[in-house]
Amino acid sequence: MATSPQVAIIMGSRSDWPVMKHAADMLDKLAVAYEAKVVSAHRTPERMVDFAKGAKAAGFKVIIAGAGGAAHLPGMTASLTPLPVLGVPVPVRDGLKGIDSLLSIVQMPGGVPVGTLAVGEAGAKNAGLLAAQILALNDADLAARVDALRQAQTDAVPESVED
Ligand code: RP5
Repeated sequence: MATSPQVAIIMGSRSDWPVMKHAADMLDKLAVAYEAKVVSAHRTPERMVDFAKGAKAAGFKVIIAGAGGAAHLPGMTASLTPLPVLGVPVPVRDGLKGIDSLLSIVQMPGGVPVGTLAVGEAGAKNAGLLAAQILALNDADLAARVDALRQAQTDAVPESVED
């Protein structure tokens, strides 16, 4: 039986995928099912509204939203759903190295939270891990996989500065 995805990874453009794929890769590592798609706050606003309003009923538990530049997607999505939204600022080619995206996502008005991660690949990777950690609160098997991944990460750090 296929597991219906509990995590949605949405992004403003296909051009965000090379960054947002790091969230997907982390979820793959932890065997967490996800659905990834392009939902643009500016270019496909009705798709955004439909997705955000229907996300909970569709069975999603956490939304990861990545966008660059005037990155309104995470905040607008958060305004339309009770699900936790994790925002990933994507650095855009002709933009301000992700500072624009970060400030657009992080500075939400009180009452409409977006959990904002770091700019770029690290943020996407951590969004995947954080989504898994949220789901692991109610999933002991996933919690064990998260613990194992964190332990492997710790074990991989040598103490000596050279071989
Ligand atoms: C944002 O504009 C997207 O999230 C993307 O980061 C940025 C540039 O989009 P494209 O012009 O590459 O489609 O809405």
